[in-house]
Amino acid sequence: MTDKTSKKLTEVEGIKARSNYLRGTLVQSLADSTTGSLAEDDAQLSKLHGFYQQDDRDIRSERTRQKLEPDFSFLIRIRVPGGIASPAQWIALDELSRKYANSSLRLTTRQAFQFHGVRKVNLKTTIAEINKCLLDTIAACGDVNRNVMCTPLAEKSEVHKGAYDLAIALSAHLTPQTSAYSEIWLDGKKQGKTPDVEPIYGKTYLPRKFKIGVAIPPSNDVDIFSQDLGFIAVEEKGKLVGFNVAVGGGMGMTHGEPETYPRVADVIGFCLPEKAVEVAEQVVCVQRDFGDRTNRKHARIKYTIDDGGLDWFNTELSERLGYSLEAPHPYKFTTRGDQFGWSKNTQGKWDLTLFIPEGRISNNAQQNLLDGFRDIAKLNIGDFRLTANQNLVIAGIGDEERKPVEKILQKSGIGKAQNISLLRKDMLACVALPTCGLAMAEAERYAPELSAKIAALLETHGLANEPVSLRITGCPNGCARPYLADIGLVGKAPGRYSLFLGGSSDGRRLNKLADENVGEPEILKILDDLFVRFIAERETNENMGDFFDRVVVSQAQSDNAQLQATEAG
Ligand code: SRM
Ligand code: SF4
Repeated sequence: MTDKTSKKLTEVEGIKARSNYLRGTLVQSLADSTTGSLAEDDAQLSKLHGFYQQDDRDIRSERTRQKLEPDFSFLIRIRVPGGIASPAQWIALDELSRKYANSSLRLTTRQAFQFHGVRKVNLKTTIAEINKCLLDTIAACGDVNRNVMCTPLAEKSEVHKGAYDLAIALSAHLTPQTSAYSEIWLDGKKQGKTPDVEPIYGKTYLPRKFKIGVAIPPSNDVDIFSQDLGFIAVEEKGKLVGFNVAVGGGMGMTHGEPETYPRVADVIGFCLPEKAVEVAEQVVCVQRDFGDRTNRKHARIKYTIDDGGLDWFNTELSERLGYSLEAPHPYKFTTRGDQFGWSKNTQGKWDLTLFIPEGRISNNAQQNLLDGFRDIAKLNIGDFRLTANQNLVIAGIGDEERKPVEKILQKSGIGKAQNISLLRKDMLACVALPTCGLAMAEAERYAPELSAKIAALLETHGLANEPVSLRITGCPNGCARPYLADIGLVGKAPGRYSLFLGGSSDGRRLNKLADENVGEPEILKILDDLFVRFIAERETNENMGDFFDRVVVSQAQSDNAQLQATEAG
């Protein structure tokens, strides 16, 4: 292990330690009407309560010119473990989005909801109302376990139900216990005589964010290898017999800093269903105790594992558990995308999976998603399932209820908008501009245009039916998991991206950097050439991701050989 003891802890560690279990001076910050922002320390603490301070970047420089403070507003993230929300919850969120946010609901890449554009003065009411509908925001962001991901179709089989139940149990077990949340946002009761305790986290919580997913093979919809901790359901004769355990995934990196990198998780063993929560707790505790609290860019569990080695990690985990995990059971992933359209579930009801462009539920010129889904929720017939691919399933619809749903879909334009390219339907894009403070380039707003151009290229080459995953993010943090896509675009500067190629359909292989700092014309040219080569050179049954991997790797090898030859000469 690297020695972190002599180094100074990060500022965020001090803020958490001083915060009295996440209180800080949030109450005073909220009451300060002289600014739309929070005090600096509170802006850090707010994340653990599920909201982020942002400002409208489209008008940032104009406001600076006018000597005005930035146009502050807040993102609120609402946890939905396993992604299932009731019609009543949908209606409540819809109303809040219209009243206090920017009249949009964002379905995130981790199956949560986000509001954007909430003003400081409305934070308390909005968070209280969210809790009234039995959802919450605590631990949606910050240095704790985040929204737990899982295929939301819990009725699909006994195994799906078991996996979903685990997601709920993990989420509940790892939710912070501090009474600060209810004190500040809900009933306002002050901390009692007994001080708060965080039995799992302690008073400085985790060194960094922590993410858990539960996958059910053959679908790897939750991108299990991108999670800090993953549970892979193991089925035998239709029964859930346990979970393979994967640790050490993570996507974030920084351009030009090779010591930061995306990493896929290692499968370290197998546990029985009844042991999964205690395994998760102990993995979290190893990370709590050994994660690097001196450098936030090196604080995720992927670095803890790489620093100590997987053997060290496994020994540490076994010692804490009091037993070793069994050897992993065989498993195979074949897909990651959503299956669109109507399908009948095991309860004899219908599920309808709908493509939601970039996960943004709003009314726009093409379709009235916000109005349409509110009308469907008002029918009170099926519930709402958020997928890991930013899409939505209306689940549990009876035979005779299909017609009214179809009618609303047609009227709102949602139905018509489903007829788009395969590439587009499988695409992921992060939020980026104008709200994300870290964005270096566009993602959500550019995704429709870019995907249309790439889809047109595929069409020209007769490849429109070829499955290709395209993911774009506005910066290297990787919020749309771009390093696992066949084509990953990672923002570097306005209109400029790093191009990564060659993910695998099982989500196990990271793609590789093919070109840096390229704009749209270069991106389209590179892809056009590669599509031509794909047709000419693809091996039997080779898919686009595998082909790209082969081409990029061999290109890198030949570049390397050339370089060595030049140096030797
Ligand atoms: Fe993310 C930070 C949005 C999923 C890696 N992410 C952010 C912030 C909060 C920017 C900030 O810190 O100021 C973004 C807010 C933008 C906005 O205006 O909404 C943001 N992340 C998102 C969402 C909304 C993207 C989306 O389009 O859906 C996703 C919310 C998920 C949720 O519901 O919890 C989102 N973020 C992810 C994922 C994907 C995942 O979790 O499966 C990743 C990669 C996986 C991982 O964590 O390794 C991800 N976000 C990051 C990172 C890089 C962390 C790192 O280890 O380096 C940051 C920056 C940071 O933490 O410092 C970040
Ligand atoms: Fe923002 Fe970067 Fe995440 Fe996109 S990937 S939402 S730009 S932090």
